[in-house]
Amino acid sequence: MANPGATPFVFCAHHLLKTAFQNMGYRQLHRSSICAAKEHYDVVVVGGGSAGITMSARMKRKVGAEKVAVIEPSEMHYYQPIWTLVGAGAKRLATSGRPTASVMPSGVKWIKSKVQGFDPENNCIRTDDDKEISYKYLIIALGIKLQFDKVKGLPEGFSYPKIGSNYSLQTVEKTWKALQDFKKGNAIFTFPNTPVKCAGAPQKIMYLSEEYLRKTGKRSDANIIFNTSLGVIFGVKKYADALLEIIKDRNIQVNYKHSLVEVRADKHEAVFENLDKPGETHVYEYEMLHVTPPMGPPDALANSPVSDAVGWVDVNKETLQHKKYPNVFGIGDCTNLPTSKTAAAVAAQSAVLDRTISLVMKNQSPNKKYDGYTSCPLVTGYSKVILAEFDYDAQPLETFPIDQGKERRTMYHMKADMMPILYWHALLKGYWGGPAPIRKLLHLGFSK
Ligand code: FAD
Ligand code: UQ1
Repeated sequence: MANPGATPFVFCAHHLLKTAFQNMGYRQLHRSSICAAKEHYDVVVVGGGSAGITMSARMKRKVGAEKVAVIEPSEMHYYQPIWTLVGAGAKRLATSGRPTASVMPSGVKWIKSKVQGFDPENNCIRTDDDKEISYKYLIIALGIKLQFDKVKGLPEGFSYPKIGSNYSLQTVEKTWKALQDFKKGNAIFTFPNTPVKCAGAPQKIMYLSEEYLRKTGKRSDANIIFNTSLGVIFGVKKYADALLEIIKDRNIQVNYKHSLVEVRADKHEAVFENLDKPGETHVYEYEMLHVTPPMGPPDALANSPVSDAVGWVDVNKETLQHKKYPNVFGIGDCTNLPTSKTAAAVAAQSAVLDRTISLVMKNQSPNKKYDGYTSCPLVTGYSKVILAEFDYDAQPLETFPIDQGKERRTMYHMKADMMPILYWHALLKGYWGGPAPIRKLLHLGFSK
C-alpha cells in the first residue's frame, strides 16, 4: 500500500548519464543499471502470490536461484480459490495457507518488503523500507487490491453478524457463520461495479448457500437475491445460458445494474444504487449479506511509469512484455490483459511469459502468443461444477471432450480436491502452464 508519509520518490539523479541511457535503444537499457542500488539481481519479481512464485520458480531454472529475487511482504501465501468452499463450510481455512518461506524456491532471495515505486528508465525499484534494488529483468505480479472502503459502512460493518466476504482472509469465515445462523429473510449476494478476480466467485457462494438452506430446511423462509452491477449473469453465452436455467429452477432473484453503495450493518440494511438511474437507491434488509468488494490496481502502481491510465501494468496482450519497457513484464491480476483475472489464467500466462523472457534474454523477438485462456469452475452446489474455460473473445476453450456447460460431480472433485494439489505442487513449482497440451491431446489436434 502507498505510504503517504514517505519522502517523495526520488531516485539517484545522475541526470546526464540517465538521459544518455534513455536515448539509447532498449537492448542497452536492460543491460546497464544506473541507479545507486546496493542490491542487484538478474530477475526481480515483485509480488509473491500465485503469479510471482510461479515465475520465480521458472526464472530460477533459467538463470540460477542466486540471480532471482522476490519482493513480497506477507509471511503467508494463500490458495484463494478454496475460499469459495471455506465460506460455505466445505473446507477449513487453515488448509488454504502455507508459509511464504515454504513456497519460495530454494536459493531464491526473498526480500520481505513492499515495493513502493518503479523507475524503469534506470532499471530500479524502491521498497517501503527505502531500499533500491536494480535488475536486468523485472516481472510485476502484484495482484489486485480489495477496496471494501469504497462501500460506505465497510470494512467496519464486518464487526457485526450476518455479513461476510469470501474475498478476504479476515472475512471468509464470517460467510459460513452468517449462513449457519440464517433464520428467515433475504440472503443477498453482491457483485461490484469494478473489475474483480474470479468473476464467478460472487455467485458460486450463492448456489452453495441456496443448497445449504434447502438441506437444512430453511429454504422456504429465504429469498435468495443476486444484486449485480453487471448487465449479464456471466460474460460467456454458453455458461450464462446454463446459469440462467439454474437460477430459474432454484427460484433465485437477479437484479442487474445494482451496485452496493452502503452497508448499515447495525440495522442489517444494504443500500444499492441503480446504475441505469444514477442517484436512485434501494434499501434491502438482509438476514445474510455476502459482499464482493470493489477492486482496483495495487497502490504501488498508481501513477507509475509502468501503468496504464487506470493503474494496471501496461503489457502486450500476446507476449506479456511491457509496451514501453522491453525488460519489464507483467502477469496476473495486476495487468491490463483483457481477460478474466484467475489463477488458471496465471498458469497459461506463465508458460507464455517464460518463453517471452527466454527470447528477450537472447535479444530475439517474442513469438509465443497468449490467447487469453482463463477458467472459472462455477461451483453450483456442494457436489456440482460447470467448468467454464474461455479465451479473449469470450469463446469456450474447453479442455475435456464433454459438454462442460453441464453441472458435473467430476468437475467438483477436480475443483475441490485436485486443483489445490496442482496449485501447490505444479503451478507454484513452475511446471504447470495451463491445460492447453491436455486439450490438444484430448481433442486429437482438432482444437486451438
Ligand atoms: P495474488 O495471488 O493475489 O498475489 C499478489 C501478491 O502481491 C500478494 O502476495 C501480495 O502480498 C503481493 N503484493 C501486493 N502489494 C505488494 C507490494 N507493494 N509489494 C510487494 N508485494 C505486494 N482463480 C481460479 O483460477 N479459479 C478459481 O476458482 C478462483 N476462485 C477464487 C475465489 C476467490 C474467493 C478469490 C479471492 C480468488 C479466486 N481466484 C480463482 C483468483 C485467483 O486467486 C487469483 O486470480 C490469483 O491468485 C492471481 O494471482 P496474482 O499473483 O496475480 O495475485
Ligand atoms: C487451472 O489451471 C488453475 O490453476 C492452477 C485453476 O486455479 C485453481 C483452476 O481453477 C483451473 C480450472 C485450472 C485449469 C485446469 C484444468 C485441468 C482444466
